This record gives sequence, structure tokens and C-alpha cells, in this order.
Amino acid sequence: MIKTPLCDLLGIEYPIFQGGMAWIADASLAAAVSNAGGLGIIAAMNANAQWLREEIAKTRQLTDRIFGVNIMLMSPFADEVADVVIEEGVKVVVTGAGNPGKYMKKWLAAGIKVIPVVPSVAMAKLLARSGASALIAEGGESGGHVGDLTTMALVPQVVDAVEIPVLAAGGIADGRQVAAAFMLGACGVQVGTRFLVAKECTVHQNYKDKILKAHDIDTVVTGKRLGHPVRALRNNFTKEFARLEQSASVTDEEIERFGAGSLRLAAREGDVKQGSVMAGQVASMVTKEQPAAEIIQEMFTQAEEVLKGATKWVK
Ligand code: TUI
Repeated sequence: MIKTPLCDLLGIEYPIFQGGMAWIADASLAAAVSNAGGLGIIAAMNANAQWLREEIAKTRQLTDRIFGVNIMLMSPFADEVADVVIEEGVKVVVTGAGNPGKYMKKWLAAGIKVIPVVPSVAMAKLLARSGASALIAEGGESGGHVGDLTTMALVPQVVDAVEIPVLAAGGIADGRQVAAAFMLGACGVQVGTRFLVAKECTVHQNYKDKILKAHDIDTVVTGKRLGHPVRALRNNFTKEFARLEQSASVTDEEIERFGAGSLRLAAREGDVKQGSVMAGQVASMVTKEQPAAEIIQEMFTQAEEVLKGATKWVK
């Protein structure tokens, strides 16, 4: 059994969070992960207060266990969903794609455990001082909106900079990578890409099939010019996006317009050619659809074996 301070902090069995994947992480996936002993997370993404309230209610029908809500800070609805989590008595909030500073006071006053994603040591120190319960150090191997540093470089630097628990994210799909995260000083992991193909994940089947067929070098990062780089599987959409980005005669507004709605198009409509199929660099390691519980058990059984054998080169 692997038990870390993160398990005690949240009352969970396995120190694993399911990534709050926009347009994908709904009540079905979050409840399955929580029921399996991890922390399931609903993605508030670009949805409004009404959608989030309904999803929280559905999750509560499917599980009695603790779950979280991911608030994507670039969302136009961030202010309203920041209040919904308080009104609905959500216990854990994970934030992404920005600095949650302006909401910290009211979330802490409501007894919410705030666990921000950080891409740098500076942001880690700032948010630890502001009262975060733990941090997620996310490397650029991950899918979606990415920072510059890799997981291998970022996690130990964040661990050294703060006194609160640190989870590793980005590039984690099997037990070897979970074990490696612990070696870097993390006491938990956040996993997105592998949960895309969970049986309980409601993302379009075309999206799942594209993940299952991916190779190691199939992801690309676009969007650097706009200041929000995004990792996704290479397709017509990323090729056209890259072409627009490189063209001096195309304005930033035109590129933003081209990208708008692209994740929804792939995740909900199943258009994996013209839509954005966000995925991490571990996509090629994801080879079969499985129940979320099986994914978690497989990862932690393997991590335990790897950690038990970790001294094999020590003479
Ligand atoms: O947020 C994510 N991943 C995401 S959000 C998303 S939705 C989206 N769609 C289109 C364009 C952009 C986003 C898809 N994937 N991961 C967490 C994460 N947060 N990664 C990096 C960061 C981050 C970056 C900067 C956190 C804080 C930060 O602070 C900068 C500042 O100074 O405010």
C-alpha cells in the first residue's frame, strides 16, 4: 500500500488526482475516480454557474466520497464559478491557467482546500504563502495549457521551495512514472491523458481512438505567440494554427477566433481533424480503455513494485 500525507489531508485512499480536463471531466469521470479511491475532479472550464451546479449534484448522486472542482482562471465565468464552489460546499478547488490570488481569502474562509497548479517556483512560493493546502507542479509534458519547465526539472524545485505537499503532473501514465514522481519528492500525482480513455470518461469515442493510436512524437505545442501555449495531438487543426501563428499578416485576434471552440469540437462533436485533441506526451503509452478503478490499481501496483526494487543499483 502506498500512503502519503496527501491521503491524510483529503481522506483519500490513493494519492492521485484526475486532471480537470475542460469539456471532458464531468460528473461521470469524477465520481468514478473518487469511488476508486482517488480524487475525482469536475472541470468548470468555460461553463457557467448553472452547468457546474448540475454537475456537482450529479456527482453527489454517484458518490459519497470527496471530489474537487477545477477552475480554469482564463474562463469568462471564473468569477461566478468561484462563488458556486462556496455555495455548494465543495471541499477541494484546483485552479489552472493563472493566479487564483483574488479568490483565496473567500475560499479559505469557506473552509475550502485550495490546490493550485503552478508552472514555476515563484508562483509556488506565492500561493503557499497565500494559504494553499498543496500544490500541483505541472510540467510541459502534459496536455492542454502548458508551462515551460519539464516535470523532471520543476517538481524537485517546487518541493524544495515550499513546506506543503506537492503533486507532480505532466508525463505520468504508468506506475514507473508514479514512482519517479515520489523520487522527485512529490507525495501525489495528477493524471489526465490516461483517464481520457477510462470507460466512465464521456469524451467522444473518436477522441479516445485518436489517443489509443498516438505515437510518442505525435503531440505539438501551438499558441506560444498568444501567450497560452497548448499541447495537442498533431492534426489539420494544429497545422493550420501553426501556419497562422507564423504569418505576420495574420492578427492575434484572427488566431484567437480560429482557435475558439476547437476543444469542444473534438471532445464533444468528435471532429478530431478540425478540432483540438489536447493530450500529453504520454498519449502513446495509453493503449486500452479500462474502468477508472482498474487504471488506478494498475498504476499503484506497478509503482509499489518499482519502489520496492528502487535500491537495486545501490551497492
Ligand atoms: O490549465 C491547465 N490546462 C489546460 S486549461 C485548458 S482550456 C484552454 N483552452 C484553450 C486555450 C487555453 C486553455 C486546457 N488545458 N493546466 C494547468 C496549468 N496552469 N498549466 C499551466 C498553468 C499556469 C500558467 C500560468 C498556472 C499559473 C500561471 O500563472 C501565470 C500568471 O502569472 O498568472
